[in-house]
Amino acid sequence: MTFTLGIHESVDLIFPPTVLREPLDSEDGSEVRVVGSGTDLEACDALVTFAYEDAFLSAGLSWIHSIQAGVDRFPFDELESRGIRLTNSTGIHGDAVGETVLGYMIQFARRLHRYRDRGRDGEWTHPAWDEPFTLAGESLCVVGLGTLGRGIAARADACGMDVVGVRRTPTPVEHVREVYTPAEIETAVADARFVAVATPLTEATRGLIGADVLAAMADDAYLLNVSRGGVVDEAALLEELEADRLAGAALDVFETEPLPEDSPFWDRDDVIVTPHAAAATRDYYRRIADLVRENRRRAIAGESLVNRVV
Ligand code: NDP
Ligand code: 7N6
Repeated sequence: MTFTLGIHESVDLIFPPTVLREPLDSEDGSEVRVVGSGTDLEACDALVTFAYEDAFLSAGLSWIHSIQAGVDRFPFDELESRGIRLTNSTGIHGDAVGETVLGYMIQFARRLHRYRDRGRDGEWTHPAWDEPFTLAGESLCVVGLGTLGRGIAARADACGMDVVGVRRTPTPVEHVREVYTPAEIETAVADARFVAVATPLTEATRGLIGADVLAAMADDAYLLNVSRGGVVDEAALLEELEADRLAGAALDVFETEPLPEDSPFWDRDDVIVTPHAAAATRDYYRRIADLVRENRRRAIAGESLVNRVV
């Protein structure tokens, strides 16, 4: 029996769907085809996708693979009731997101973002003498210590930073001096110069970084969000920034994406906005292909899938 794997056209937001063909080519008779949301979905046994659409529920699919780690857009209960398995792409983003977050910290510490802004106007000006600092000796709290959090922690540790973190299971994590529970988050962030947010968006984490946690952070601290917009209370963050009760923020993810043109985050000198690009790398599709190839083999062999969410 032929196993038909659909590559949904929505993956085009991250890489051209056709680049998956060659790494997913197989001699076992399985077929790979690029599909849209029309009837050709029904010819597929499984689907690799960026978007979620209700049409996926009634297409007779046995398995959907999300090319993102975050699967907050998928309806878990409905998938489960229809017997459709869902797998995600956690495990592949530690290097790219780790480097992006390190980049945010270096920009803020070394003021590179300000030189770039001023350079556009041909301004040769220096920051106040006491503005620049080095990461060495500074502190970082990483909220969420999975693939992303560990990638961030390893790089911060290599730069001589003191790293603490928060996760549900407060067991030790390499490169992290102390691990706190979610209930202790205000203590965890209190002494940190940087707080990096790297949890999934779930019922437990929606609004996790709200007014209380932001108020517990030092006035000279920076918030770095690479998780999902809904994990941070954006209105509360803006209030803290406007009142100078935070030094700045680097934001890759937002409640509404693309970030609306009239968002106040665009115009602030103390905010770095990146367009949900913290994980972007030209090798992204190769990592996805590795995950999908292994799970296709397992699906055909009737074995359990890796990275299974539903
Ligand atoms: P992982 O599953 O590897 O790690 C998630 C971490 O979050 C774990 O350490 C987990 O704790 C922790 N966590 C879960 N719930 C809570 C909570 N209530 N309080 C504190 N910590 C919590 O996921 P990834 O690291 O791969 O990805 C995390 C999220 O980041 C994704 O779901 C996605 O939304 C986002 N993401 C964004 C990207 C971007 O481009 N900006 C790229 C990739 C991911 P424990 O260890 O105890 O289980
Ligand atoms: C694609 C972004 C995720 O959840 O949002 C990210 O994995 C991926 C480059």
